[in-house]
Amino acid sequence: MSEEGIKELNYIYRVVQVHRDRYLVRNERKELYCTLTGSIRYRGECPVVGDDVEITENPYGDSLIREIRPRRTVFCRPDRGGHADGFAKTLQVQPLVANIDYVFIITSLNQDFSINRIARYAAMAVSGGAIPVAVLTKADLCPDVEAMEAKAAALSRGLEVVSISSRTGYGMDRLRTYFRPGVTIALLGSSGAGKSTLINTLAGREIMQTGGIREEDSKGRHTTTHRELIDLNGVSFIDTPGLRELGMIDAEEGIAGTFSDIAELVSRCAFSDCTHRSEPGCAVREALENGTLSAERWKMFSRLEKENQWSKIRKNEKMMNIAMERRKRDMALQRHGRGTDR
Ligand SMILES: Nc1nc2c(ncn2[C@@H]2O[C@H](COP(=O)(O)OP(=O)(O)OP(=O)(O)O)[C@@H](O)[C@H]2O)c(=O)[nH]1
Ligand SMILES: [Mg+2]
Ligand SMILES: [Zn+2]
Repeated sequence: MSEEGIKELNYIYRVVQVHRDRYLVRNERKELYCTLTGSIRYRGECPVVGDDVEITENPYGDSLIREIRPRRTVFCRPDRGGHADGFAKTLQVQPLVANIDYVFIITSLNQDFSINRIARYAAMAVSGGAIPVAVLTKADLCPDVEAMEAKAAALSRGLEVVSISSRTGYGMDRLRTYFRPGVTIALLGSSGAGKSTLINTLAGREIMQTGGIREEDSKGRHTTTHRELIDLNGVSFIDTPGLRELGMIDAEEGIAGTFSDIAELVSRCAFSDCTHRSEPGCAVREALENGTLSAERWKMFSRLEKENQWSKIRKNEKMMNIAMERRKRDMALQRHGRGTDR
């Protein structure tokens, strides 16, 4: 086939499902299964759900993903990798979904409700360039929805909070204000929070499988096991499996954005390296003492900052290991080269 001919067959598709080594992609015209070209695999790039990719269509079998388009936004988590790499445990940034406008932080209004968890998701959403919205589900089970909403809203100045019930339809009108055509919304949160139920409610039919929760602690059973992009009237929703926990990585911006009032206080401390323990002119301690900053929020902020710092060190250690391995290899190659020269 001529160069021209090949070019004509290159199209942009969106990744809607990721399987072990195959990708389901979709555009206005159709859906295709794809694999990666050798060069993408060599570069270690992995498309995620929501990615825009360049495809060479193959009418006879799997098509080929040639290129991942630059991501507008992304939601990531730290990936511990599970095995040791040299002397440090591997720690990498793992993108979960891409090109999302909103992250709906799906949290149930039962005993699984956690402000701390909402803060983590909000920080990672902001860090990746998306807008977090705390979506409090199962309002039908909660005796005081307003109080819980207020609690979530008090977490962060800019955080939008909407409580809903997929069972009664409560709050759905408010939620619908986000559903503008062309918008992509990722549903993230713990297992059992009602992510897939929300998708089904919005679709008016069962698209995703849902599952019951444990009675003793209201936790879910990890019913959804893959990420999937679903189009509903021009709005793209990404359903995801519930995460067990969400660590911080590359989250400076998101933490500062979520706790902007605290970041402001920190910048007002007399010493730029203030530890906020005993230094004079500490704006944080002053705010804690006069009650404008709650001990709970300060603890949350400090914890996330510390974790993010830890991730940074682990990530850098890993980079250093890779650099050292490369250097060793280059030196060995050089020695070898010199040996054969003689
Ligand atoms: N009472 C009530 N129950 C709900 C509501 N939304 C979801 N549930 C129930 O919560 C349980 C878990 O719902 P799922 O939609 O499977 O939860 P999920 O977030 O998708 O969970 P994973 O796929 O495991 O991550 C199911 O039994 C749902 O019927 C709601 O608005 N009210
Ligand atoms: Mg689910
Ligand atoms: Zn201070």
